[in-house]
Amino acid sequence: MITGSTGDFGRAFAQRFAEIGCNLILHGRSKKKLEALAEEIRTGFNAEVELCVCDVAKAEDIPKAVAGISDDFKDIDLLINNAGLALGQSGATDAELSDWLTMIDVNNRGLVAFTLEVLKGMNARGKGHIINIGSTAGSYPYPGGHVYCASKAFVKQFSLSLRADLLDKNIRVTNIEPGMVETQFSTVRFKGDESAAANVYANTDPLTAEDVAESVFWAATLPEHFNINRIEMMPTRQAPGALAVDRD
Ligand code: 8X3
Repeated sequence: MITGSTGDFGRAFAQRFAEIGCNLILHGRSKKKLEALAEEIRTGFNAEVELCVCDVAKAEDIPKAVAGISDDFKDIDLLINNAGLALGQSGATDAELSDWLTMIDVNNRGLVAFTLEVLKGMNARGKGHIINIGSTAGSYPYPGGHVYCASKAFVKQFSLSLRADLLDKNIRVTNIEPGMVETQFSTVRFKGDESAAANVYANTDPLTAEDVAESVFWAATLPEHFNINRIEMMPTRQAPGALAVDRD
């Protein structure tokens, strides 16, 4: 099951797992976009697809959406908590409260709701794997990152904490933490400003959604006794920066 599957990461994950014949539950908010992706997967690969339509920002709707998954698909082996977003990159004093709350709703409240609902079935079957899509922003804050960075720090710590609780349940948990990846991420962050988005990736060599998909696929296809806790990745031409100092 892949949440937020109609974005660039979601499509790359769906394709990577469909390549080996995994049946997929594709979650998203837009039925139309989901149907288009499902058609792409069904025709391009030997994989069955079911849709799960709900707004990840409405955590209270998620239990019902997961309960509505058909009997043929409801035994979920792998949940990829991929739905997430950044909104705005102005300094904290100029930020919009609605942006901050939406990031928490999607990146944290939606993620924990999907996790808990799917975890119940995994626990009953005695196996499963939850892969969260975190970010280097969860470890390395940057100006204008405020709630986005904090929301991804939450995802990292939630992932590690889950490990503690699932130690004896044969359920794996992995946090995948990419740095700069060229996707629609920045277009969303800058609310459709394509030139601001393009500047983020200009004159460098960012990772691609397929690069991230390969890491997710690797962690998911290791033997059952082997849990990858975290994978932090960046393009070769990106690195953590120095601490900032304000001087007169
Ligand atoms: C995306 C990476 O550095 O733009 O999560 O926050 S960054």
